[in-house]
Amino acid sequence: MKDSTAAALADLGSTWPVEKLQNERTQQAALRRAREAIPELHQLLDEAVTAVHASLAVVFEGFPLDASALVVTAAAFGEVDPSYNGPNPDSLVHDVVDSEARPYRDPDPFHTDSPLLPRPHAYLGLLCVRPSPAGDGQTVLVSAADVAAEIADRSHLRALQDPCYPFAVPRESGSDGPSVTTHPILTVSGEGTAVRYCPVRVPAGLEQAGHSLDDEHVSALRAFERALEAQHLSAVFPLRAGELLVLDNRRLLHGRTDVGPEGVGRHLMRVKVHDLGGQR
Ligand SMILES: O=C(O)CCC(=O)C(=O)O
Ligand SMILES: [Fe+2]
Repeated sequence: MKDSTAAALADLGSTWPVEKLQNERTQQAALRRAREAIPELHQLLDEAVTAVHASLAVVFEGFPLDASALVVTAAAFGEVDPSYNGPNPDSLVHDVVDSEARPYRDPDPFHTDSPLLPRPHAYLGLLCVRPSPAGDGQTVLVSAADVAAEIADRSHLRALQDPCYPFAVPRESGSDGPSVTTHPILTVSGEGTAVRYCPVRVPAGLEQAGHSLDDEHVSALRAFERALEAQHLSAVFPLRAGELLVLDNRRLLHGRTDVGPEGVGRHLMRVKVHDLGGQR
């Protein structure tokens, strides 16, 4: 994006601080004003929305490192939503940073975000504030369609569409809600191939006492996991500072390569977006 567009976007924060952007109505109002006030932005957003629908991911370069700019831009894709976006239940923008609670180093294997939601977020925005100086910690993407194509056995593909795969639900203290929620992993429909998967919650779901998958579904799950391994690092995005990646969270899996000791200080800002009018 041009410097002038980025500067105009960054200026939005004075009129529309993130606290004023907590619901869909104010987000869309701010987006309309931004589109009117910044003509280049209007066209850029239309192109980006089209590109994400066609290609599942888009990168904005030269994006301002500003939370309001991020929320207003993400609102072009739908409703920016704080659920499952970090520990603070109200925060639209989550800072993905190194911490004791989330120590970097190991690769973050392929997953989709918000897998416990009845309808997971449609899009995810990752704005790189500071990459790892060592060039590690790169974002990796693979499409559900490519994973499905890797699975040769049609019966596995059929079984993966059954809504029986257990995802462990973390227990909040004192709550006695269900300990797993079940969903399909790969589904093929008129909307394309969709995926919901978490390499932590699915194994934990399988371990929950009393929950068992039959052999057919276990072997389909193993075929899916092998297909993911075969797709290892299939598209690598070394995000640079000021790059905003918007990706389709239902048709792509994402992950991150490992981060060495020099990677402390790597910083992304993350938003999660529901499609407008979609069922939740
Ligand atoms: O790049 C990272 O650190 C992890 C990104 C990710 O999976 C996420 O924020 O959902
Ligand atoms: Fe993620």
